[in-house]
Parts: sequence; structure tokens; C-alpha cells
Amino acid sequence: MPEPVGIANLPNQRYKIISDQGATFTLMVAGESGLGKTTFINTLFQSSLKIHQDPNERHNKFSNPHQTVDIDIVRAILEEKNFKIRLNIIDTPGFGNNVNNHDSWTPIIDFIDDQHESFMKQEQQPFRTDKKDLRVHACIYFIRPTGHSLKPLDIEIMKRLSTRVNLIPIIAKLDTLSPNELDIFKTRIRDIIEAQDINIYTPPLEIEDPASAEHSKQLIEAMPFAIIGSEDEYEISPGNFVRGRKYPWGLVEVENDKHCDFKKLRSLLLRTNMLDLVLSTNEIHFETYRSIKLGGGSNNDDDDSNNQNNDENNENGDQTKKQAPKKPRRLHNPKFKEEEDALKKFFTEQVKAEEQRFRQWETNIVNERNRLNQDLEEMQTKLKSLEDQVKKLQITKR
Ligand SMILES: Nc1nc2c(ncn2[C@@H]2O[C@H](COP(=O)(O)OP(=O)(O)OP(=O)(O)O)[C@@H](O)[C@H]2O)c(=O)[nH]1
Ligand SMILES: [Mg+2]
Repeated sequence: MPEPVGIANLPNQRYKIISDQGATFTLMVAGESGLGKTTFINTLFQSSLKIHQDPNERHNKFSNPHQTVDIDIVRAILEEKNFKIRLNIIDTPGFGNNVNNHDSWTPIIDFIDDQHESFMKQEQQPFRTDKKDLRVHACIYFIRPTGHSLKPLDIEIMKRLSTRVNLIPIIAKLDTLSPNELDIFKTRIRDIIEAQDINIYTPPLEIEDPASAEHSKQLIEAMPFAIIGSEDEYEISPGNFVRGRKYPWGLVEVENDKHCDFKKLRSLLLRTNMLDLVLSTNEIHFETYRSIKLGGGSNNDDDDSNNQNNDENNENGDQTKKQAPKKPRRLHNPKFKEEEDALKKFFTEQVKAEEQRFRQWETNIVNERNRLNQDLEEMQTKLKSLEDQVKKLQITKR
């Protein structure tokens, strides 16, 4: 029997918001191919989730590890003590070792942008009660356990992801590193993330609640989490089965804090920080997307926004709007860059066409002038010959 994940233990007033309105949580996995993204989803499913789809279908889809070729959405209901959360998990195909990996990660970025776009459009409709919301609340980015450093491709993709979504980088397949190698690797990754200014998700330190602040501190210290994924169970004592990966030198257990950070990651996602992930997605990432889309204007005039997450119930039941934190407006958003480039191209083409038209016009005018000059010359010649004739006639008359 898996242990409860503890969603029912969310702080009370927050619990109230979610339980009153129902909640949706969308999680995405991304990273290089073969790092165990699909296995991680299965591990998470087996540990805590109630699948909301045909188990046979799921078996075919996920149980035999295979290369994911399309973006897959798995839906589940997370339920504890009558408390329900609709969970969407987005499994993405890994990036290959292609020279040009652009094609493999743009669909992921586009997927995230498209969800913001679709939600924004729905908000603009008059009837907005039943919104389809697949905005990604957290993206787990799998890092290859090389023990050396982050690849330039990882840095590039993480930068792009971090401007759009709560990014949680993790070291995959921890069982392939020694504890010492892992320590060094974690420190290097932290240094690179800081040096490259990659904005990863960090649990907030709530000063008014020392216990949760302490928990957040522990989570932050363990980041980037290093995990293993496994769908196999082993009997460690009679009748006691645990999931893990077995080696001649021993068993690495998925849910053992001394072996890996899986439990910390699961706790952050599904327990302690789920609400913060949802709120920050709405208040930071969605608002950033919206303000860019609306040409950098402020959102103050959008007071009738019906978004549940933007409002927080205080004790008197009043609705107080949370101020969206100020975010830099110009982001490295490839989609907007492409749009900007397309507009520039269109503009240049228009100018070129106009210039061409003027040039043609000028040529026509010059031609016309030449024609008229020629006519004039002909007339003058004619006139001259007529004058000559008149002169001749006058002479003969005399
Ligand atoms: N050693 C080790 N192997 C793992 C771990 N997690 C998954 N694997 C294995 O790695 C292989 C690839 O796993 P997948 O889950 O299919 O990887 P993926 O990231 O979904 O791959 P793509 O769909 O191609 O992007 C499988 O053989 C898994 O059993 C882990 O934590 N440690
Ligand atoms: Mg996969």
C-alpha cells in the first residue's frame, strides 16, 4: 500500500480554495532521450496516483520502456480523504543526438505557449465558466548523469523553459554516479545555473511558518534533485516490497531519502508546493505571456478576469486581487522572435514593392517626356520646313 502523499494536509486556507473550486495540476517532463522520463511518470503513478484511463491502454503506452515519439497527455485523479485533484502529466519525446536539435524541443516550447494562448483566448470569451486549462505548472527537466557538466543544449533549452514555466531540473539515473561524483556534479550544476542566470523554481521560504520554511530550506539545499526511476519491486524483508534498481552491490530504493531525492521531488510537486506552483504559473508565467501578447500593456484594466487562482479568499470571504510581480517584458521567446522577424520581413517587402512601383512610375515619366520631346522636335522640323516653303513661295511670287 503506497503511503499517502499528503495533499489533504495542505495548509487550511489554501485547502479551502482548492477544495471549493476543484483543482487541476499539470506536470511536464522534458530532457534528452533515454533518461527515464517515461519511467519516472510510471514510478510516480505507481506510488501515488489513481489512473483515470483504461489500464490496458496505459500498460501498452508506458509499461514497456520505449522511445516516446509524440507529446502524450496522461490524466489521473489524485484523491485523498475526499479531496480531489485532476492531474495531467505531459510526457514529451526526448531530444536526440542530432546536429540540429531545434526540431525536437520547439514542439515542447510551442506546447507551453499554446496552452497560455488558449487559456488567454478563453478568458476573453463571455462565457468562461468551464475553461480548458492545460497550462503547465511545473516542468521537470532531466539532466544526463555525466558527472561533468551541463551540455550547451541543456543550458539553451533550460533558459527557454525557465522564462515560460516553473522549471525543476533533476539529475536522472542517480544510480550511475557514486555519492562523491554526485556531490561534485550537483555543485557544478548549481554554479552553472547561477552563472547562466537560469531562473529555476525555488520553494518560497515562508517566514511566518517556521516548520514549512525549514522544509523548503531542506528542499532547496537538495536541489537539483537526483532521482532514480523504476517499475520493479523487490522484497527487502518478508512481505515488505519496495521499488528500486538492483545491482550486485545492492539495491537502490526509489523511496529511500538516503538513496535518492525522489520523495523530496514528489513532496514538492504533489504536497508542499503544488499550490505555489499553480499560483506562480498564473501570476508570473501566464501574466508575462499575456503582457507580451498584449504588447507590453499592464493588465490593470482586466478587472473582470474570472481566474480563480488570481484571487485569494481572505478570512472575511473578500476577494483581494494579488498583484502580479513585475517581470521583465522582453523575453527570449522564439515564437515572438519569429513573429517579429516575419513582420520585419513583411515590412521590408512592402517597402521594396513601393520603391519598385515608384521606380516604374519614374521610368514611365521619363519615357513620356522623351516621347513628347521627340514629338516637339518633329513639330519643330515640320514648322521649319513649312516656314521654308512659305519663304520659297514668297520669293517666287515676287
Ligand atoms: N540506471 C537507470 N536506468 C533507468 C532509470 N530510469 C529509467 N531507466 C532506464 O532507462 C531506459 C529509458 O527509459 P525511458 O523512461 O524510456 O526514457 P525516456 O526519457 O522516456 O526516453 P524517450 O522517450 O526516448 O525520451 C529504460 O531502459 C529504463 O529502464 C534510472 O533511474 N536508472
Ligand atoms: Mg519516454
